Amino acid sequence: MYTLYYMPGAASFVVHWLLIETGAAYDLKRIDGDAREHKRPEYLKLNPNGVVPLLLIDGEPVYEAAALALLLAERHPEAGFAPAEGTRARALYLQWMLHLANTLQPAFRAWFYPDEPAGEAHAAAVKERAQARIEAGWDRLEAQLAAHGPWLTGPKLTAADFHAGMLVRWSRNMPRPATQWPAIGELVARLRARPSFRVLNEREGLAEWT
Ligand SMILES: N[C@@H](CCC(=O)N[C@@H](CS)C(=O)NCC(=O)O)C(=O)O
Repeated sequence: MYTLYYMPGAASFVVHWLLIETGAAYDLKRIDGDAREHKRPEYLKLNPNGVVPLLLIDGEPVYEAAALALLLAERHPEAGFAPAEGTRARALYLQWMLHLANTLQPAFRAWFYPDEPAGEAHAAAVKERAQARIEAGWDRLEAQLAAHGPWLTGPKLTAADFHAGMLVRWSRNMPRPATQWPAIGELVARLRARPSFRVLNEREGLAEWT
């Protein structure tokens, strides 16, 4: 049994999406960000980083969105979201999951929390650099999809595509949303057409793509 601690549209989004896609049974606990519930001692005991997502698996805490996406794909092989070990698709899958988590997602952290690296006085410069890093990330993704698509690791949809879809969604109000890159736009259109996407938005109380 799973329990997902989430904030609507946050890094928990991909985990929630995969829970729906795999058909797993889960409970939801909404974290009130304004009330800073994720900084309270009882939450920090479970995720000392004080962020979402947090997933309880049979009562045991696990955190980090990309790790949880990989774990859910592994725990629910029938969904087919993790390429077989030893294949080229597996290598690309791990490469892109880690790239999304280690390179692109931290640039979003800088975009959304620009005072963190060097204080409020430098926030504008941090945002400008973050935007450049994010757009360079879309160039890389676009090149991969154009050459080897339609999904990030080739012909089959994997957990990496859902993670990418979450990050693309985060760019929707940026000066250049990722959907302006043609192959990324097509990837996301396919993801958004999945029934799970509507369910996900409903359960998180989100209007689609706003
Ligand atoms: N590396 C973490 C980052 C998670 C993260 O930054 N979560 C954000 C929401 S997208 C959060 O909880 N922010 C609240 C805060 O930092 O106070 C992960 O991927 O799980």
